[in-house]
Amino acid sequence: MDNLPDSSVVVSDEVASAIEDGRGVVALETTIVVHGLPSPVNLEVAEECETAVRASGSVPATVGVRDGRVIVGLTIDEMGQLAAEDRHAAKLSARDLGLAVAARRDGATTVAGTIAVASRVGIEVMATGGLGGVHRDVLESFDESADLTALSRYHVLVVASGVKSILDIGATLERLDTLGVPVVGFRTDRFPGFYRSDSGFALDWSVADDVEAAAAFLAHGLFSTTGLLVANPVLRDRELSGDLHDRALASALEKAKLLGVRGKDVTPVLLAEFARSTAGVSVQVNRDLVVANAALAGRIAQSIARARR
Ligand code: PSU
Ligand code: MN
Repeated sequence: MDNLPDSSVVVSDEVASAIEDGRGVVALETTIVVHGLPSPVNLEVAEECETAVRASGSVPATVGVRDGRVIVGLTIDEMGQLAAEDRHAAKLSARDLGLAVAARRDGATTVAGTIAVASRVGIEVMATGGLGGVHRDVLESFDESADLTALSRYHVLVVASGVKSILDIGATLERLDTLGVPVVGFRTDRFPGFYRSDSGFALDWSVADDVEAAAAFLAHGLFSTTGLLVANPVLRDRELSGDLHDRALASALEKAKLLGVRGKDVTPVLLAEFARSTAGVSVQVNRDLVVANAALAGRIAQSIARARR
C-alpha cells in the first residue's frame, strides 16, 4: 500500500511536509479529548499535548474524523468542534474508520483507530494516556480493547502509562505477549498502572532514554510488523494514592455494573466515575501523565528520525 492519502484522508500541510522530510511526527488521539476527559480540561490537555510535542522538536498530528474525512493534524478549534456535545462524535476504533468515512460521520479515534491512520500515512509514533486492554469481567463479557489487536497489526510505537488500571492488567500483559507486542519500560522495570506508577507487574525490558527507545523500535522492525509499547510511568509525586485509587476503582466498577453499560461505553463511564469519586484528582493525574507521554513520544520520534538519516 502506498502512503499517499486519497481524498478521504486529509493530512495537514505541516504534518505532510514533516513526514515528507523525515522529521519527527507524533500522532495524537481524540477519544481521550471527546470521550475520556471532562470539559474544559479536555481541550486544555489537547493543547498541552501538542505544545509538549513541539517543545521536543517534533510535529503533532492529532487525528479525528470530520464529515467523513479522516484528518491528520486537527487544529485545536477543530477539536473543540468535535468535542461539542451536540455534534455526537462517535468513538472510532480501527474497524470503524471506513464506515465513518462512507457514512460521512464525525468521530474521535481511539488508540486503535489512531495507529491505523498513522500507519496509513507513514507516522511511526503515537502518544496516549493509558492503553485499552482486557476488562476485569472478561470471562463474562469477552471485552478486550481492539487497541491490543491493532498493536499486533500496525508497526507503530505507542507511549502510554501502561494500561488503564480499571482493567485486568495481568491478563492484558499476557495478551500483548500472545499478540507479539513487546513492552518496554521507560527507565523502569515495573509495568506502570496508569493512575499509579507501579501496577505490581514486572517487565522484562527497559530503556534508559529516548535514543534507546528509538533503537529498540527500529531493531524490533527487523523481525516483526507489530507495534511496540513504551510504558512511561506517571511521576511518583503525581500519582493517585493507593487508598484513593482502590476506593475509586471499586465505585467505578460498581457504577458500570449498575448502569449495565457495554461495549465502547464501558471505558468512558469508568473514567467519569473515577473523576467524580476522586473529586477531580484522577483527571489531574490523567492530565499530567498524558502530557508527559506526548513529550516523551516527541523525543523518541526525534531520535527515530535522526537514526534514519
Ligand atoms: N487514555 C486515557 N484516556 C482515554 C483513552 C486512553 O488516558 O480515554 C482512550 C483511548 O482512546 C483508548 C480507549 O484507545 O480509551 C480505549 O477504549 P476501549 O476500552 O473501549 O477500547
Ligand atoms: Mn471494549
